[in-house]
Amino acid sequence: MIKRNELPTHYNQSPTDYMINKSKKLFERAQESIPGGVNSPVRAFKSVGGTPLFIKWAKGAYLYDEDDNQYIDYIASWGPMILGHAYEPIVKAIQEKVLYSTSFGAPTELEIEMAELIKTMVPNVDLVRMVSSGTEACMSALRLARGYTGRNKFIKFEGCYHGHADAFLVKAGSGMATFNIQTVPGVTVGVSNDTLTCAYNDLEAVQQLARQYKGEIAAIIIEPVVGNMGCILPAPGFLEGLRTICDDEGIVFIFDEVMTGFRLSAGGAQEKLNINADLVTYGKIIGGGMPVGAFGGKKAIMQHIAPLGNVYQAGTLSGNPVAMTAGYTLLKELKNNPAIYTDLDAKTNYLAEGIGKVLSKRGVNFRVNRMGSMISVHFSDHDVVDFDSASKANIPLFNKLFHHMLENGIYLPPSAYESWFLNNALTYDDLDKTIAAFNSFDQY
Ligand code: HOZ
Repeated sequence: MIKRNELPTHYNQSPTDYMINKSKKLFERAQESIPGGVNSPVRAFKSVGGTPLFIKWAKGAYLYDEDDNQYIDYIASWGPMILGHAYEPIVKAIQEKVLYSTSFGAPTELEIEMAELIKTMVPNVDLVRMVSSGTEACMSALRLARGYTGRNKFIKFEGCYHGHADAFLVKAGSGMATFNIQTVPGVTVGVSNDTLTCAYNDLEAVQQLARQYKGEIAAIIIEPVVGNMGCILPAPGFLEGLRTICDDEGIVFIFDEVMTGFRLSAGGAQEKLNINADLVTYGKIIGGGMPVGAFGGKKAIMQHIAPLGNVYQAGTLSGNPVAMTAGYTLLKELKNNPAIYTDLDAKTNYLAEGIGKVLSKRGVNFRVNRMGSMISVHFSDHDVVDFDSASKANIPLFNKLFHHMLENGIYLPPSAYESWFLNNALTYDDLDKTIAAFNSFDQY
């Protein structure tokens, strides 16, 4: 990991040097040719206000913007940079692989190695199909569940986000929640009618829907630990209750592990929480930060996917050799080095406790939600357990804090509705600086 004192001095500005002139100019320019100036909505800083930072490069725990400001990164590319940015073994593996071409559209041995590695790490996966994003993974898993059961409806939870396929854009978290988008023009009523929703952690509501739509529900899809309305944890017995409903009603239980997979533990949330899913979806972490997703599960279900079955799903870039080599290198490291998870857990706990002490001392209403290396701070006097309670937190206060943190060289997600992700390149010094910045904020 690169150390602060090894950085060129202009990449290590003090907070008082914080300027974003180049980012401002780039944002103006970007809006002339890119919708809203960004290629993914949450990046636009629309809810927190101000100008999105244009990032030039990153190394270890730090991001550097075009104005040469340095930031401690709590996004980690929304999860995959779990060992820090530009992790040397991954960079090297990519450099070597790229010499042999960047895409074949034909099978490679590396794809088998990747599937075999995933099977050794993750419970309940006999077969795994690579795709290019978490959106694709969730979309394909839902189609498979529908094809397998011959049913159309499915249950998702308010504030959970499963990518931007039409069926999932109902009461979704992440950017939909951030921008308060209730219905998405272009998603047909016919599609939305098959999407049933319940509050997260409300088992009774799910039981009620299962009774009401008996024999019609193909799947229940859930983020086992939510990252798209801030970090929200499953109440004791909630996931177990869903498992029982799925078993009793012949419903496919899908864990969306795009955020939790290989992050909460080497076996993801299934292993960490000791619950079996029928299908699991993964995202960017499987590509070591490159564009990759995957879905997998038991053979009895997965064998319905083409070319074994007629549930069609395909992609030229699926199993792309460069992405596979990056992901394989990362997953191997995570598998072989369990101390990574112990370290991340200790660091995240240290951060949670430090922030908690500061906010208590300052008399602020808050809740810190955390599991493993996922964490979020909600300015709330009530427990944050679902979308409703997350929305009732003091979001304007978070937005102000966000800018204070930036000015102090700390990059949080630009929305109160996103989890923060720690990476193992973070030092305790970085965590202390973050805690100190919570203390120096004067607008609680
Ligand atoms: N949907 C992602 C976070 N939940 C944000 C993706 C991005 O803007 O890069």
